[in-house]
Amino acid sequence: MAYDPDNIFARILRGEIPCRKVYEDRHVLAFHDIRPQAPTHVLVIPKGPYTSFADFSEQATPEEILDFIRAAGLIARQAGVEDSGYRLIANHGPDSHQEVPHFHLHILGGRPLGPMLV
Ligand code: IU
Repeated sequence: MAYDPDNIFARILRGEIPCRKVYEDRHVLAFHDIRPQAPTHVLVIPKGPYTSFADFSEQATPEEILDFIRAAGLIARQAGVEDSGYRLIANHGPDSHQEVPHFHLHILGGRPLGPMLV
């Protein structure tokens, strides 16, 4: 899918819109979700222009993918949810209700999340 350079996360990456940053490296930015669904709700995004998980998995370099996965684990550890547990979610496309067309991973934790319903 063609990448929309004016999507909200692209604007956050360009510094046009503020975010509550929790982590940044050469390939990755992570920040608190503005509508948290759990005490810990962090979004992890690659800096590259990937609309979806499919695009990221197909087009990102091995270094980008490695930095992304490592960052997600580190952020969960630093958020203090590693021992109690957390959930990783990536929505892809309309059926998943992906709202923002820039690939992102949700890290959710800080309370019992219950069984995954769908
Ligand atoms: P989704 O997987 O695309 O459905 O998730 C998008 C998330 O981005 C959702 O949880 C929103 O609350 C969140 N979000 C945000 O953190 N900041 C924003 O400016 C916007 C959405 I728009």
